[in-house]
Amino acid sequence: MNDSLKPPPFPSVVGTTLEAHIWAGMRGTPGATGEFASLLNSVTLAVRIIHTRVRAAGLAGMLGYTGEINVQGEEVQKLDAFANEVLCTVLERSGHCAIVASEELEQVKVFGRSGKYIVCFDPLDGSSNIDVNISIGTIFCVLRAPSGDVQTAAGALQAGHEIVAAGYAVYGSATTLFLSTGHGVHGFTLDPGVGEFFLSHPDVKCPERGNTYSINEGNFARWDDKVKKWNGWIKSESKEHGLPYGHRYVGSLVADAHRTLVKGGIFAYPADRKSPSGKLRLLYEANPMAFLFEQAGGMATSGVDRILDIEPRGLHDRTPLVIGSKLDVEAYRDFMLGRR
Ligand code: AHM
Repeated sequence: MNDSLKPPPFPSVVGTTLEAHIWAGMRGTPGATGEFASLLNSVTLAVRIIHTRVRAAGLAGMLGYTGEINVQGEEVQKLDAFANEVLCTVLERSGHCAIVASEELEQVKVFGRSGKYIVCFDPLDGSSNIDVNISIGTIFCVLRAPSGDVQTAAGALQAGHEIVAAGYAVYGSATTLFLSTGHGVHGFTLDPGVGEFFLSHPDVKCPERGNTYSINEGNFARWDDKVKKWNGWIKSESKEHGLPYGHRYVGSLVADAHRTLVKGGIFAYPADRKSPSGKLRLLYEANPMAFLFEQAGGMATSGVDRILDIEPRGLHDRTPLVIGSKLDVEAYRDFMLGRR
């Protein structure tokens, strides 16, 4: 057979939509009611709506600021506010979501007690890159709502090991959505003409070791000595240890994490003198990414401890975050423990 007529290497992949993948997961789960699948499909609908607005933002007058300051003390971009509104509205209408927690909301929104799930999200990650056409994204995770008549903010304060699904969308050269429901990580690419996500990256595995490191080196003077020592090591010359690693840093967590998940290596946002607890938020940035990296065979720590075991105290808690290939994250931990 002529090579160009041969089927692609994953014949089952062709034509598998994200929606079909989600429903297939439900059919494989004994006792499933379809509510979880329906909730996930609502998240993907919100992502498709956000995608259309991100793509046309420059034309639709959606760039720039709203003039408001969010709970993090940052100026709110119009697209941030739009993405937040879309997710809240779509999730409320799904009927399956009891509570949402968002980077853009000081308090949780409680939708009612019929919903069985809680969704935590950063509606538009990488705000500083919006106006300069660099990849941005949406990060989310799903938790079970505690049973009982009254849902409160405390319901969202669950450690990451309670997560039942997590994912992120990258609005980049293509729009992709990587999702895990606890059975590995699968990546989907949006066909904008059709308006559907199709399976493009089945069963993603983070390589055991990579060759790039990703960190904002502009913070060097604010790091403690252990981080500085690791940083010196990873860019030192040593053929034997495969060093130096190349440096890559976009400044959007979704983009830096996505590259690290697919190609391997390490992404680190450590605590520093300006951000003594780290910069990234536990509930809707670090936890979803940690869940995905572990599901793909990678690792996620705060430098030493497992991210998914951190007990949150507040909705907007921050944490140092180190994610990536297992051997690379372990090497970082060795430096933090003074073993190197
Ligand atoms: P944001 O939620 O305001 O967009 O901030 C989070 C972003 C992450 O996407 C990214 O990893 C980090 O902040 C970059 O921070 P810095 O500019 O300090 O390197």
